[in-house]
Order: sequence, then C-alpha cells, then structure tokens
Amino acid sequence: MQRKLILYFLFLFPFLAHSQGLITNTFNRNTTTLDGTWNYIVDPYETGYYNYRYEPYDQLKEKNNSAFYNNYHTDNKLELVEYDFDKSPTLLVPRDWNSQDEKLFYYEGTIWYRKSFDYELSNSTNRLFLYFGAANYKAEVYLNGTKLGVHEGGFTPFNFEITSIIQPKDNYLVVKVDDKRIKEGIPTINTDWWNYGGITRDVKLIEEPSTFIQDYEVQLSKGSTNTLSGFVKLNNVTKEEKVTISIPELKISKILAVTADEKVSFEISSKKIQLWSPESPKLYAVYIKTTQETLEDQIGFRTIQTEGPQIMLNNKPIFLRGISIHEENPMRGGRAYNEADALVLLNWAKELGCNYVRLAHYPHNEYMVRMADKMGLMVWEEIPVYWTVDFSNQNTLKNAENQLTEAITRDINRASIIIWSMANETPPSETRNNFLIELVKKTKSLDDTRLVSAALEKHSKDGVNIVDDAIGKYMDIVAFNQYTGWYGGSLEKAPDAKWDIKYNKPVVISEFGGGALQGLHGTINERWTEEYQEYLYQQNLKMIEKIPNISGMSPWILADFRSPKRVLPNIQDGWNRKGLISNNGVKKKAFYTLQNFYKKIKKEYE
Ligand code: GCB
Repeated sequence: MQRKLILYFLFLFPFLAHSQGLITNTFNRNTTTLDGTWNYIVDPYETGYYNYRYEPYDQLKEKNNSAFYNNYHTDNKLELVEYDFDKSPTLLVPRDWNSQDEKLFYYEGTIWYRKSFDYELSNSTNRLFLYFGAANYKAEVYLNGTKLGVHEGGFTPFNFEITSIIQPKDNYLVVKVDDKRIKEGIPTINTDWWNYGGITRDVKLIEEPSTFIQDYEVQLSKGSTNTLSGFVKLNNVTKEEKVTISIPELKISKILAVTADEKVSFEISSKKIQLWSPESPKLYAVYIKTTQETLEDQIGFRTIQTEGPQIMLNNKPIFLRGISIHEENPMRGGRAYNEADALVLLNWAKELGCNYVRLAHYPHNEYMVRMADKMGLMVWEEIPVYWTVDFSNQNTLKNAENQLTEAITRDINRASIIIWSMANETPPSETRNNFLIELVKKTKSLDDTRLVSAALEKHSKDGVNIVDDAIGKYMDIVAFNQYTGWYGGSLEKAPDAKWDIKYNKPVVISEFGGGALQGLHGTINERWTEEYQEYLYQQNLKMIEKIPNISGMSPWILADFRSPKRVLPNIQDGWNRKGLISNNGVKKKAFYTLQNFYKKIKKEYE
C-alpha cells in the first residue's frame, strides 16, 4: 500500500500535548532501538503542518473551517497527496542532517521523518514508551495518526507513552523536526556553533511493567563520605510497593515502601565506600528492584564542595585541569552521537593531561558523561542560555528551566558531573539576573550536592581586570571567559596583569584561547600561525597562574569546530580555529604547551 503523510491525527488531538515524566537510565533497560534509516521529506514552507491560511492542521477546532479541509478531507482523514514517504530518500538516525547530504549542509527549517516498525509487547500488561535522546530543535511526534506531543530544546531527552497506540505490525512514526533559530529560543538566534538539525541522538522503545521505576538518585549526601541518599520514583503505583536498593559490593540492601507516584527519599550509611576520583574512578553496581523489575546502574560516589577559595573533591583541594569541548566529531564533521565519538574526544582530553572537561554549551549526549564517569574526568555541564536569550520572556525562562530539569534528571547519578552551569557570557542586567537566579533555585531544588556556576565576563578599568558581575553572589564558583591576546589585550604584558575579583570564591577561567590554522607557521606576532597560538597560551598561562583564588581552567577549545560565523577564506573556511587539535585530528603546538603546564600543575597538587 502506498503510504502518504496522513494527517488525520490533526482532528483527534486539537491541543498541544507535551512530553511526559522522563525515564532515566535507558542504557540499562529493556529497550529496542529505532536507530537506522528513516525516510525524510524536506519541508521549508511547512506545508505538512499549516494549511493555506497558515493555520496548523492539528489546532483546527471546526471540521469545516478551512478550504483545505473541505477540499481534501474524507472520513476524518486529511491527505496531502503530494507527499509520499515511501518514495522519499533516507537519513540515518541518530545523526544531524547537515553532515549527511550536501544539500542539507546549510538547511535550517522543517524536515519530516518517518519510521515504520513492528512491535509486540512481550506481556499484555506491559507498557511501552517511545524515547528520544534528543532532536534539534523542536520535535512534534505522531504515531499511527495520533499526536503524542511536542518537545522543545535540542539537547535533552524526552519520552511518550504509546501503550494504547502501538500495533503488532506496521506502526507509522512521523516526527517533524524544526531547527529554525528563534529569538525566544534556548539558545537564541545568535551562537558561535553550527546549528545541526535532526534527530541527533538515539531513539528507542522502552518496555516496562505496569508499575515501573521511572527515576532515582543514589548519591552521597552533601558533605558526607559515608551516607548515601536520594530517592526512587515509581510510575503507576496502585498498591504499596516494596523497592530494594542494593549495592552488593558494599553489602548494602535497603527496603523502601512506596505508596504513590512521587519521589520517596532514603538514607543509607556505609563506612566502606571507596570514593570516585580522577585517579581512581570507582563505580559500583547499584540495583533498584521492585517485584516487577530490577534496574542496574554503575554509580560513583564522591563529594564536591567549596571552602572559601578552594574546590574540594572528597575533602581535598583540587585544581581543575580542563578543556572545553563541543559535541562534534571534527574529523567526520557533524554532531558526536555515540560511544566511539565520546572516546575520541575524551581520550584527547586525557592525553592533554586533563582531569576535567567543560562540555560546552549545552548538555552533551549521555555517552559522554557515562564515559567521563569511567575515565575519571570531572565535568561541567551547561544549558544553552548563551549570549542574548530573551531574558524578559517568561516562556523562555520556562523553556530554560525545562531543559535544565531534563539535563539534571538524566545525569543526576553521574559522579563525573561536579558543576551545573546556568549560562555563558550573558549581558548583566536586573532582568538577566532574575532569570539566572530562577535557574539557580531550580538547580538547587533538584540537586543540592553539586556546584553551580556560569561563564561570566570580565571588564577592565585603568589597566585592572575586574570581575564584579552581581550574579557571582549566587554562584559557588566564579568562572569567567577572557581572551587576552585575541580579542584585545597585550600578550607581552599579560603576565603582569592586575586582577580585582569581587568574590572570595574559587575562580575558574572557563575560556581563553586564540585561533591557529594547523600547519601554518610563522612568528609569534603573526595571527593564525601555530606559533602565535603557542605564544598566546604561554603568556596566558603565566598570567592565569597569578590570578588570586585560581582553581582551574577550561581553555577554548579541544578541537576546531564548525561555525557559520567563521568565514575567513583559506584560514577559517567555516571553522572556528581555536582548537588545540585540527579538524583532521592533528595536534597544534599549543596542545603541548598546555600539556606541559598540566604536568607541572599535577605535580604541585600531588
Ligand atoms: C566565547 C564563546 C564561545 C566562542 C568563543 C570564540 O567567548 O563563549 O562560544 O566560540 O568565545 O571563539 O570567540
């Protein structure tokens, strides 16, 4: 049978549903992948979504209120006869579309995806969920003619229950993904990275028993090295349920009674916990068990706090030897999306001598943070509140809070994550402060064990570098970006720079750096040469070492990354060249400058 883009769902769900309570730890559940080839239709005018009066089909209230409807509907079905998925080409999922087809390289707009699949529940009382690791930027999801809902935000997961819709044969999943940049979005229109569109992360079906473990947290209590605490949240509790949390290696087994679909807290004491650290990234097998299922996770336990100007990991001062990373595999071009990509990026960071990575400027995929857990890399995780988002817009705030909540919910059990970052280089104002304060409150309400920060900026007066952004008061770490020797400032004088930082808190340089085309050589005064970049690193490192309360850094950036803003012919050609590694995977001279510096710092802290 020829399948068309059938839009009969439009009249069944005349409202916008949203995604439902997030299911976590999908890596260790009973799942079936929907990754692979999906048919697609490029729809720049959104003809599949709006009628000719520019009314969204799925929001039409009256059956006969549009000419389109009168002309084309039969039997509550609306067919766009000019569409045919079966005759359409395919894209790989997960992957951005830009790097899969030259014609889509610069495309920003709507693409319709279609996947057909069969699925039989293994047990008639079981439930089925459809899970997306991420789709950039806005996804509208339809299954067998029913609209499941909408998700906004390109870097966090979402899921929908499909138990009552799934059929054993020929399920017809349609997803509209729209990556148009919008002023009120998170991020907004203007960023310095490629706006990769598409279903960029794994898609899976999750089969669960009727009552199941939706979400949980097992972490050390704030400041304690021997009390584990957290919560378990079951879904669809109809009678009292017994939940057992066990960690066999620690001889821990704790039973909770759960009587409602809400987070039930617990505390467990243990004297023998071996703490997670970069030197020894110990992970424990943790089991959450109900009468209906057992879920395993691999979780590390560590404490992270500040004491005046110091960051304390497991009660010992640490220095964050970091690097900033975009979620991109530069050698392939395109979004990083799997374990192999995570290994490429994080192995480079390890080789550089890092114990810490800043995953900029949005939540990276789950492979990255799970790999960081295993490799012993501490992580700064960020949401894309970048530059000039629409701070006075309440919907924008809700959107940011939602993305933050999804990121924290997905990653709360990852020992590697020590810092939640609220924003990057946002212009100070009362409106912006209020926006960020709300995000800090949200973060602390979801997770009081980690540190909160944001990449701020410095300004200069009478030759003194000043950091006095009022939002610093709400941050556990004062982090700021500075580009001495690239966007102004003298490299010769850098080591003698004066600093006035308002807060007695740990200071982290969240960015510094400069561009170089790998293979281009010259003097230290010639921009874009490897020598210039090397000198820039040498001078910046001399300067940074002397900054009061300095506790770490994440220079900008591990590898060259694509940015439409970077157009200088024969040098940039669409790449931001501040990478220490080229887009061919070749290390530039400055890589070794930083590597040597980190060797020295490591010795000082041992
Ligand atoms: C910054 C931004 C980062 C840019 C970088 C640059 O301050 O935070 O996203 O890519 O500068 O290269 O200019």
